[in-house]
Amino acid sequence: MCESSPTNLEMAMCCLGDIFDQYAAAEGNSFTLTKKELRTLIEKELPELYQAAQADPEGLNLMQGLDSDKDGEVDFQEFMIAMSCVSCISKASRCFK
Ligand SMILES: [Ca+2]
Ligand SMILES: [Ca+2]
Repeated sequence: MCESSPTNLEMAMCCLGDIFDQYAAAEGNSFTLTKKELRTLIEKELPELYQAAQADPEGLNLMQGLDSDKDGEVDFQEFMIAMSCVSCISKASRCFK
């Protein structure tokens, strides 16, 4: 997927895919994240979000809300929707500080 000289945005998209694959491969279906895999991913890759989610019971509901088709696992599409929401929130919070 990655060409020889990707742009920053291309690299960011490749990176998201690589991170997803890395954590999704830990157990069960390697194309989806179980709740445990998702938790590990957020804990390791998004420590600020993880701490915020632990401090706020609503945050844990948010994590469960990622599974929009309710099949018990988070696929790449669901993950990307969540990441775009997180990106919007973090951009907004940077802009309004
Ligand atoms: Ca998995
Ligand atoms: Ca799902």
